[in-house]
Amino acid sequence: MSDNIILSLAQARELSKSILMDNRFSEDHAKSITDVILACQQDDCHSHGLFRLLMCTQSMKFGRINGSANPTIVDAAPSVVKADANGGISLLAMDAALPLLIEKTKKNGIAALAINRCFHFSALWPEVEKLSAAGLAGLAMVPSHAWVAPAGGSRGTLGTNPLAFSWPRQGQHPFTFDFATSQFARGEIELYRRAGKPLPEGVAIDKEGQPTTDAEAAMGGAMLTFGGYKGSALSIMIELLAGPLIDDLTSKESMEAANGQPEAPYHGEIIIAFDPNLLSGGRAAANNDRAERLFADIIDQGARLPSQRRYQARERNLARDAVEIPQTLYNDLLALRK
Ligand code: NDP
Ligand code: PYC
Repeated sequence: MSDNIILSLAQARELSKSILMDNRFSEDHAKSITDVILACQQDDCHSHGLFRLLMCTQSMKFGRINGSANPTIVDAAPSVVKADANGGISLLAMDAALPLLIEKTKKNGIAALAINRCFHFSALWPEVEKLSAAGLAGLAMVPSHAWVAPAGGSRGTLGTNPLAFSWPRQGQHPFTFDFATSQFARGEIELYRRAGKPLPEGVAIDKEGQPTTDAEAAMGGAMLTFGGYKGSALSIMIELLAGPLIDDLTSKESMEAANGQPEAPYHGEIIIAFDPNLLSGGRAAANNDRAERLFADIIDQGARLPSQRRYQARERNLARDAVEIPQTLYNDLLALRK
């Protein structure tokens, strides 16, 4: 693939950290952001890997993101942690609040973390996989910007609103899924636009409400939910749980607050964690075997579990100590160095 460039993992990490710090992110923020961007790039999740440095640095230009905000963590109730990102990117708040969320879940069986007042650009699977690494199951949800039409509608009201879930497994990668509730993530459409490729049918409508496969027209029109009214309902649930429920903005309110600037969305996030041991009455081991039988029955049919592609990409990229990005993206990233 001659129009791609190969970077070692150390080079990719250094590139990300230095771009962020050259663009007024503190070292702590640069580290939290880089950890997630690198995890995505290493797993070939291209829409939320190094590509997302463009969104982080572009957003910084409009003066609303605080690149050195220190999150405030509040022990709000026996099963509730509140984290105020204070106008920074969400990831440092997540890192700072995670130990308390895990402690409360292991004590009470279930606990929730509400992150408020954060700019958000990232994939959610690295967050729920931190919970499964601690032996917990976890769900994460976040709104974005009102780019997505509800089923039956014709204009953007909902966000691309991802839903992520992870379930811990003994001696194996966790069972994890993480997807936008729109047919495509916004980042994926941006990658189609950059590559000059047509979208598949059924992903978006143009600003006249007509189906389009043109990525540029899709970005100016509205994206569609996955699974018609079912994805639409899930997306509305995410608006509610990660918006009004936690005293934060919906995707439409986030977009209005950006006032036409191409900024990362600004809103809240909810993460809910479950302790398999407490919730099963101390029978986690027996129930774990039952979960494994469920996975085996799926795999035996030739179906694959979500995240399998990602885990295979990770293995491949770790073994060769390399990640690969388009030369055009690399050139755009180098231009961000100061
Ligand atoms: P994808 O459609 O690429 O993948 C969705 C999930 O389905 C993945 O877990 C994937 O696993 C799994 N999957 C794909 N194909 C199959 C299959 N044939 N059988 C079983 N499982 C399968 O994700 P999206 O494009 O919707 O989202 C990409 C990322 O964008 C997510 O990480 C999300 O968090 C992020 N995002 C972030 C937003 C934000 O506001 N912060 C907004 C929207 C999206 P695998 O990876 O192994 O293929
Ligand atoms: O890809 O839809 C997306 C997205 C929105 C915010 C960050 N990523």
